[in-house]
Amino acid sequence: MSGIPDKVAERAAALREEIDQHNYRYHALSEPKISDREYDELFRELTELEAAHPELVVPQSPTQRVGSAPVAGFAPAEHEAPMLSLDNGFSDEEIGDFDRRVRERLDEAGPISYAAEPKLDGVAIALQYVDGELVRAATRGDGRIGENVTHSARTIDSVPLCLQGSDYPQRFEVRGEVFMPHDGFEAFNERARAAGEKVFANPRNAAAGSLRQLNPEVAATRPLDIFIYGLARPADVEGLSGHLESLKRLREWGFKINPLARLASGAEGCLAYYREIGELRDELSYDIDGVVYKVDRFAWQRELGQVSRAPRWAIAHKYPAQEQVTTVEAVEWQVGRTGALTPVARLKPVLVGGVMVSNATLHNIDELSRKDVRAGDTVYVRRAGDVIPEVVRVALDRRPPKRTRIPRLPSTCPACGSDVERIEGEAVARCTGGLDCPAQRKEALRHFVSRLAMDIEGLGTKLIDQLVEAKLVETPADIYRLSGEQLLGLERMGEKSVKNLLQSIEKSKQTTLPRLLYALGIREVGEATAASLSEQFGSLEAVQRADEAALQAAPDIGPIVAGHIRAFLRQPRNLSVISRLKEYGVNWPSSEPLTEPAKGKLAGSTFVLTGTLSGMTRNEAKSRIQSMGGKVSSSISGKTSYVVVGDSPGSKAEKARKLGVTELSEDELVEMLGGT
Ligand code: 5U1
Repeated sequence: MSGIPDKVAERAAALREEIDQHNYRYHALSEPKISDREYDELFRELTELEAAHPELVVPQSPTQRVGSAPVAGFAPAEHEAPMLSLDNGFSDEEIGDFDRRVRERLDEAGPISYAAEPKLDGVAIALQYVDGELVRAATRGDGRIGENVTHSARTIDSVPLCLQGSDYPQRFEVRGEVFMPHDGFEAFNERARAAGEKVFANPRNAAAGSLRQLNPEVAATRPLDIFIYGLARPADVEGLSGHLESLKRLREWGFKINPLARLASGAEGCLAYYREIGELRDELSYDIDGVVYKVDRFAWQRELGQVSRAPRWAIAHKYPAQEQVTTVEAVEWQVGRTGALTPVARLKPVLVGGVMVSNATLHNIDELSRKDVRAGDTVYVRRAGDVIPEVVRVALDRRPPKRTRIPRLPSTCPACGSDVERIEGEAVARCTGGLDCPAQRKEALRHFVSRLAMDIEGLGTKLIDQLVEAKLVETPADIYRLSGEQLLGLERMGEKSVKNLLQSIEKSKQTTLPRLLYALGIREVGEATAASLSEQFGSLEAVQRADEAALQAAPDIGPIVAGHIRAFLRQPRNLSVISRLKEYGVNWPSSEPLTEPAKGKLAGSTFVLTGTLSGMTRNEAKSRIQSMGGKVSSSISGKTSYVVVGDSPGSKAEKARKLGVTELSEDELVEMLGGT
């Protein structure tokens, strides 16, 4: 390095390496070799050397955690592999069912080896490394696109800027959870309180708020920590056969791995782990809301695959959420997007798990009667993670002695006065007002603009209320006709917010078919169904042309959902919304349909595959069946038309025999598929 004596440059490099080593021993191994004071000494020496010779500073130096100036905003960060979420189980039975499904799908009789780990209640993060150096940190976002938070993630001491060893892949990504430990959280809140600044309701919010700090200098003052729980793509690392083995490797490379992660055998082993960690829970220095079980073997993870946004090979087993006691001020009826009336308890506000709760759902009329909740009652309220708070039970011994009124289902809609109908045998009662009902209209609009739908930022609940009440917006298409003047006339809408909103409305016009199908709010069409329709048909026009039988050829669409889709797409009002959306410039690219399902020779037939096929993989068999209009299901039922039996079939073959389902050999299947 020009002008710097070799000795100085060598000393700086040696210090960097030594400090990295101590960081690694401290964070990843929990085996510090020197005292904090000795560490500080080394750090000070390096800081002074770099100050005297700024040319020595490299971005990966441990002194450069606060590397950059404040950032202007969060740039979008596209994930190379989707960031999945987890299905939840709350009871031993649900975990038993999960394990049974895994074994059935794998055709395995013996106990499965699961990797079991605590589930941190923090913020999910993805860290990308190239040539052993941290190049990007991103939040989950919608699983596909997150926010670039590299500047603040770098300030977390337990996030390695440089990896240890040399056998890591040239480029790979790890996933983990950023959290704020209890002691750090309390100290931080105390400082904030003393300075009259914002305090956080709980460590999770504190972690999220800190990670989203635009100024890395501020982020660096927040006591954040991390546990890494896996590789984004295990195949990036050669020779790994299972999850726990991958964690061991990651620890060797310098990542902080939860020391409580270990193997559990079968559902029984998982449940024992759950109880053990449950007993430890109060002593842990960080919040967990459950434990996670993952099929350890990667080959099996691949075979099991994923549904929607969650893998079939993992499940979160949640601990019961905290409960609090409060009183019910009233029981009211809320009208949802599809007109469903939900009883809601208005509560005296109470802090539950760090969040102020003033409303709790009572789900439906049957639940309301079963729990017998009345105004004036003392109730236990529960929150589980992000789930809507609910009333667990009434403290009947504390019911006021004077007569209390039992809430009744109203005969007319509280929002629009239309009749309320309840179909015999169904728990749900609905307002019959359709989109003439302002409550349904508002909910439909909220859904339309939501993040996983059209993702129109800045169009929040209060603004939608105003737009509907001022009759500026009746259907989703009207959003695209809003003008600056109209918006400026609304409460709390200044020039800047109007400009931003118009920009995000404009941006949302370039969308995708799955987002549009989901945004339309067709009953029972969630994200997964929308994605499946889009993949199967490729264009909205093809979905519109499909009859109920053709719709059912798409995975996961049964007769009820197919009926809802057809009914929705026949309604002139909905057709007019779709054509106006197009007219105002909303567009979504079409893709090649997977198949012309209505014409497929196998349309209407459902296949189940069991055992190993010799001439093709299961996935190949599946796509060939689907390409001819057939459906492939993972479990045998009365609806199964054929079971294809390969080598070493599992219990599915047996079950199929009992139900009298037609058996096919691999050769017979190939013949049906038109040979070879
Ligand atoms: N410990 C742990 N938390 N957690 C969260 N593992 C883990 N794995 C996850 C998530 C969302 O997802 C993978 C199974 C994909």
